[in-house]
Amino acid sequence: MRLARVSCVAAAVAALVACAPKPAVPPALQESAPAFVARLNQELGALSDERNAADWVQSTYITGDTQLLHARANERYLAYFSRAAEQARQYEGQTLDTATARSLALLTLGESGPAPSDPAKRSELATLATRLEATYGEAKYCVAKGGAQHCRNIDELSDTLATSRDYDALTEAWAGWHSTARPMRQDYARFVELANEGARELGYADLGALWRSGYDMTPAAFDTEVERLWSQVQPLYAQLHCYARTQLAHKYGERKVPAGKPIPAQLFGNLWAQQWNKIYDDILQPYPAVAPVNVDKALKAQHYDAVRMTRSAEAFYTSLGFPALPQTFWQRSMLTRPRDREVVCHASAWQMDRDEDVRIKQCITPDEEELETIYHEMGHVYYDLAYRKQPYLFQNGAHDGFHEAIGDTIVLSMTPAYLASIQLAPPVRPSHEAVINAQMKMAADRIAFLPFGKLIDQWRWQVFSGQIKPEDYNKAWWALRQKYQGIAPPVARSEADFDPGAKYHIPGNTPYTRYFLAFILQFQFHKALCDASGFKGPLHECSIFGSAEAGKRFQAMLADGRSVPWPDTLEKLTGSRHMDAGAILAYFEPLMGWLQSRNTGQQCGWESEG
Ligand code: X8Z
Ligand code: ZN
Repeated sequence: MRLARVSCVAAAVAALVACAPKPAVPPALQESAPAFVARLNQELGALSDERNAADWVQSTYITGDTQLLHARANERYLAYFSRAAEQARQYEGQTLDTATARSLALLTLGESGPAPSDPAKRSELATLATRLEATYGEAKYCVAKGGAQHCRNIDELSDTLATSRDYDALTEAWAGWHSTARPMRQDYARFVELANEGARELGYADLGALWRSGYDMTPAAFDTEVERLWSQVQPLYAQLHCYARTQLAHKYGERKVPAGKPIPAQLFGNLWAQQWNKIYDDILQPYPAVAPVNVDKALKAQHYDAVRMTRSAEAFYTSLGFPALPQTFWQRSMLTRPRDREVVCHASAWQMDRDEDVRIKQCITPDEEELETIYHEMGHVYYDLAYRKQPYLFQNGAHDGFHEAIGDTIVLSMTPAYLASIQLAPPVRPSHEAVINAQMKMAADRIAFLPFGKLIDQWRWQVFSGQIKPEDYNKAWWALRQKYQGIAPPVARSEADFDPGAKYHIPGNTPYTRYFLAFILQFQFHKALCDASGFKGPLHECSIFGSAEAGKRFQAMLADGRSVPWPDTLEKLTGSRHMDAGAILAYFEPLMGWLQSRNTGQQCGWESEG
């Protein structure tokens, strides 16, 4: 469960766990279980408001002072939570109504941020968590140029990765960004020790086991589930990888991009090679002459700014019958990078007060990727608003993958026809080539991401369980990057590097499997909503824009929050109790056929360390 009402960021908090010897069992409680739960919803909720405020200020104004205030507010919440989780155990064995039993189970599950009982260790953990995130937020790569320091932040380095096609410039920007994570290594190793200690105190083997207990199934069953989903989609990724390597070899030469080998990681247009959309136009696009959809150009030509882009996302949701955003959203959100201070620019959505004070924090620039990210964040915001009438402990996604999938489901409806309808693309002229182009564009985003979405926590679970030791952090990271993504580091790496720390969710301590699940679930949701809207035709052509019926079904699902087990929620919308890659495979059926014939004769795959 998200501890703070923050999507993305505050999972940092969700993992801050007890580190000290078990406290004595508190005296038996006088109040009934329902009264205990009601009091907790109130008191814990109030503490979370305070922590959210401190977290917001830290993330939008990084200084030593705001870090301190955030860490302390965090500690207060965690201390209360750990006591409450302990007290909840006293109701074990009692016959309870369903809502009370579920509330207590969510508490004792510990994923909401069990607090350390040793104040010194709790404080150290909170300080480390805050510092790691701040280090990421402030990171810059600096080189001496003509006697002065020339520094580039994540925006500028990302821009180089996206737009440069100079192999050496790409390598330098990639290596520069990754060098900023080196100072995190020691903090991270200590963070893992403390967090694990706390998880064990709560009865979990380690923090990874605690994270995996949040899916209404055992961690082992969850592992099997993730493997099953990956095995469904892996063949499609393998085809996409094969095609991408051929195209990149045309661009940079076979010597730099050899057949049968992992691809250098700096060539995908993205610092982490997690999504490849920035190389779609000039490298991956199958039929460049056919109806080019260039949303970047249209946004710039029409002088879209951050507010107008955000309004366009809101308009999609209101077309489905969702309410307009509250006035405070527009007054309190941070939609652009401030010029006068350091902030954590990684996009996130916030629910500050368990009610209508919802916000987005994002450094929006006028391009298509940012536009889609706003639609994504807006999904969190509308989920937050939909379940705000639930008690605090149920104010969350059915599971964290649901929360991540809502906005992305809407993005699947941003078809070329929808973009044309809002004047961001030319009118659609239907053809097989246009379909394959559109599919490739989507695959560069949604299929390319899948192995990355899986491997981050594959690494972390092994770090938490001790299978990966600090002295092997980087080696193990690259073994997974090679195995799953089929990519290689651009320059030699060593254990002086800490490349995992160059990805926000590691210093931010946000679990990542949620995105892997979301990228599969969103196609299940899309299919169900398209059916509800009455759409007949191939899934990739459906847009639910303007469908009141789809909107009604979506809102009904969101309003449940975390009050029932996720399979119930999934069944309510899709008729199935299982996550399944059938819908994503159906969506990309045309592309899969095209890729298979296009890749014929190519040496696909790559040597793997196993
Ligand atoms: O972190 C995010 C969102 C905020 S929840 C912008 N995403 C992941 C990432 O950027 O790594 C969305 C896709 C995956
Ligand atoms: Zn998100």
